[in-house]
Amino acid sequence: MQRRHFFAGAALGAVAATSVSRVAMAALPEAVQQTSADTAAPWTPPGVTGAGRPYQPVVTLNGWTLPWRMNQGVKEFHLVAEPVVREMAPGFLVNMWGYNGQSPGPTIEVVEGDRVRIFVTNRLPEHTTIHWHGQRLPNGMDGVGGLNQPQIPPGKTFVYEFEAKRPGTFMYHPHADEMVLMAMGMMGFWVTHPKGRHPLIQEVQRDYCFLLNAFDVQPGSMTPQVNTMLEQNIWAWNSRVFPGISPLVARLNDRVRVRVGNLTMTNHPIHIHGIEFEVTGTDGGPVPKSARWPEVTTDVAVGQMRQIEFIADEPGDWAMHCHKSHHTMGAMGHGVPTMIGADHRGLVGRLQKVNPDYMVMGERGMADMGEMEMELPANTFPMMTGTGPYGPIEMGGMFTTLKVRADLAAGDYRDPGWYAMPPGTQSREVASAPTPPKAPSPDTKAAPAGTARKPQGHHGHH
Ligand SMILES: [Cu+2]
Repeated sequence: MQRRHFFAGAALGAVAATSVSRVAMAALPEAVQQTSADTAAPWTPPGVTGAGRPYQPVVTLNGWTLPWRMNQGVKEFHLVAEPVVREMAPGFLVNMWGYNGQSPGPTIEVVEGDRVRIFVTNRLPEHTTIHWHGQRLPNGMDGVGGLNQPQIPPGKTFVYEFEAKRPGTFMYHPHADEMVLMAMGMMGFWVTHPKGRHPLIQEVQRDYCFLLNAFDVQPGSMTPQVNTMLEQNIWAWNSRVFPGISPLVARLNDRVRVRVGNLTMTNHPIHIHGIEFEVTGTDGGPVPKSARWPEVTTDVAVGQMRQIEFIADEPGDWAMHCHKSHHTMGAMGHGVPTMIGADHRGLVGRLQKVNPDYMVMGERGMADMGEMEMELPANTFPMMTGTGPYGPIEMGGMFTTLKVRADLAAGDYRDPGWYAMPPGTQSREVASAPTPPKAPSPDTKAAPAGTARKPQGHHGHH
């Protein structure tokens, strides 16, 4: 649960000019902590003086938005870089480094033109910085350790201050020992809402955001390997894996925005079933309307952000996932040979004499693994998992569902359960298939209509 007494401080900000001592004003804003990996309800700023125009707040999948306090016209935030324990899926705990109790860190949500001041306290065993990916800011606020500023040593607090000039979709992460700190989960989302009506930024009813991240956590261990470049075995959205990722819930005919940033070391083609979407923005800003086209999959390359929008006009539980099939698998060994079509008979018994734990893997494909109640090493999650109303979904990792319902209240983000299909609208078994048309016999001279014929007697050109 989020600690609530921060809001007492936020309320004080409203009357700061008249009744709060200079000492109190000089104090750091409280570092609000989050211990839950659940998706927090969207955070609506308190109605304090200077809070700016209201906006449709974002919902961070399995994350939360960092409250700020207003200090004489400046929005003040306090991020604490620290070791955290993240529950990546129910019962699967990983030692990470993150911010304010979680990896990823909280989403920072401001309005175009806001003056922001971010205090960063380092409680890690090594130095760090924060780079504000995509922002227009003074060079000394860009956060590249050694280039733009000295590193923030353990135990110290630095402050960043700049104006949120561009509305859009951004992220933050360390630019110090980057490989290690990001492999340990240090990153967060940033959304700057437009200050008024913007010709290229439409109002939406639902606005979701999450980061793509990857970890190498060997089964049975609790701490990621940090030197892995491409062989990560945990493919995650906001440091969660299916079935631990919340569904995206929308009311029928809502306009929905989804913002995605990629901080892994490979690209992820993000695919949504049931609807078509447009890429309406990137970390570089809104996409001109003339440059948008319909898609059902968009590739999010390394270090990129994509902001997509669609009308949720088809009710149902629609799959939403990375289209790289290995990225919708849980912790798996990559050295598993393909066994499809191999006849194991007789072999298993002989192998089990040498290795009593030997199992036949996937001679009919891997789907059997989804059903098999294998005993797993302590602290991991099944390779393919998640159970739907019709059995195992056979997906893990970067997978969730888009749940579109007619009977939702505005602003209701709770999981509505499984979709009840109208009678007669679901694929079903039939008693017998219609007889297929008869195939031509092999000695037929004439090729069937529409079949290309090989030219006879000529080889190559003259
Ligand atoms: Cu992927």
